[in-house]
Amino acid sequence: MPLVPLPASMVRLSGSPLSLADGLRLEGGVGASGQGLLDRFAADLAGDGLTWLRLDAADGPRVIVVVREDGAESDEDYRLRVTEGGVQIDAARPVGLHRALTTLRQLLVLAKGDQRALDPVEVSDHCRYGWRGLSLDVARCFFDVAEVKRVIDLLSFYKLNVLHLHLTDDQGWRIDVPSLPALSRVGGTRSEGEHPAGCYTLEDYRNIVEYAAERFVTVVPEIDMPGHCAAAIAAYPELGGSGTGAGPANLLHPDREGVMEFVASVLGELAGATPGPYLHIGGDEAFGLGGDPYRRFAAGAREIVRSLDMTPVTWQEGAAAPVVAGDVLQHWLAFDPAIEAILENGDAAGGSLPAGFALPIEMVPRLAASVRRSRADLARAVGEGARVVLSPASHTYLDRPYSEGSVLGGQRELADRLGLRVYAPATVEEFFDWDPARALPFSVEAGVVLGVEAAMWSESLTGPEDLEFMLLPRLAGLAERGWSEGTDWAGHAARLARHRPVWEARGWGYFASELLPWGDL
Ligand code: TNX
Repeated sequence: MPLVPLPASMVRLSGSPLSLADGLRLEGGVGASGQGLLDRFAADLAGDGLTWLRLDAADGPRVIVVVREDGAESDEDYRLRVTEGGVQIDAARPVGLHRALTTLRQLLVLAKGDQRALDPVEVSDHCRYGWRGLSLDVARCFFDVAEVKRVIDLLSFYKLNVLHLHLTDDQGWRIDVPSLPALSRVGGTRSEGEHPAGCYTLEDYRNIVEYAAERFVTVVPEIDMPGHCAAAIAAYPELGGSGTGAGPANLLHPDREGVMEFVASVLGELAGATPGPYLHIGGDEAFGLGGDPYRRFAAGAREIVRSLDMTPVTWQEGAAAPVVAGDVLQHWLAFDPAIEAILENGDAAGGSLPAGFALPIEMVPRLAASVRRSRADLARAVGEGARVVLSPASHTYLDRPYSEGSVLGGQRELADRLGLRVYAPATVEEFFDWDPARALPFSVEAGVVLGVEAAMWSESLTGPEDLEFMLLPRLAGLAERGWSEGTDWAGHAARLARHRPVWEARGWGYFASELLPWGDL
């Protein structure tokens, strides 16, 4: 059974298969809050291209759903039993029911060929990490609401539960803040080269948040500060420059008049539209601000987030500033061996840098020092109670180029255009080859690592087709790393290759890596 992610336990039962010839009858059982989810399940199956199966069969076998309404609200566990007589689902919470229905959905839509029956099986499932996400950079390349919903559908199909929206960067500001109208007027119409511009209204944003919530995906919005702020400064030039003299054009300095008030206004409006508990305040690559102003900025921004009753999240560099227990840091400074060697040697191992390396060679020692410092800071902050989301660039950055060939004509050329050349191209197999439990260079207690998150940076993307080509198949591998324990490439690849008909039915673009055993589909 080609399930991705692989469930914690799957046991074949004896007995005859469940025949689907007469269709199924969906029924909420004891305590079920599930009717809406059953309706969504039916709609999803239709969208997946499963058109022959009736789900309202008056006398077909029944899908009985029991949601016990006990356990923690975030409890994603479920049990799914398929027998000759029907399907029984038990879950503690609606989210568990949604996961169970997603498993059933995969069993139905991935059944071999025209097989109109399901083998008897009992699935008892439990996720490895509670945070399984995708960070989507809508700043460098804007994606409209409809496209973001397609991405949420993809997240839901692979049991991912966090959509982190990188809403602002130097190249654009993508969320309207009604009290600061120039952000959307100037920042929202700004873009680089071929990349589409755009800006969500708060209404658009709420629409995305609601669509995600219906699929048990939490939206984590990011306003990237104090670096990466050129679009904000283009809108409000008085925010730019440093308090002590001219600084780089993309930095917010905490001593500059109006800066922290600006931060409070933006975060306040965003918090009002964000039901999820997290606000991401960026914190990466604030090169040139200076350690002390950086720490004061990050501490102040975290305070603002907490005053809004939310939990601050920053990229790893934010570990330089004081944390309180529960704050979240997103680990990312782990690279492929070529970049690690450059950082290690400082002088770039004889002076050669990878094509596309953003910094001049004389900056390498400074970069290396800042990476070393952020790594030490992360360990210290964890000691002070911070929690960590794992996004090692080497194995979760979806802008790392594909290195192998494709079984589809024309795709290799596309693969050559997309992604950042600064990262060594990797095969989908190499990208899958990591263990979240060993991703940090220091040991942590249980519960410190909240989970894993892929990052889709968009500097090289020009639209939805490019985006989906970079998401699949690797995002499904990340989903499996976050949900399942210890699966291997061969098993993952064999299961995932069977998903192609669903991708085709949904029109999801994908890279048809020659390393996946596609069979003769
Ligand atoms: C580093 S990762 C960045 C982004 C770039 C990305 C490209 C991080 C926190 N900052 O601004 O888009 O590399 O992979």
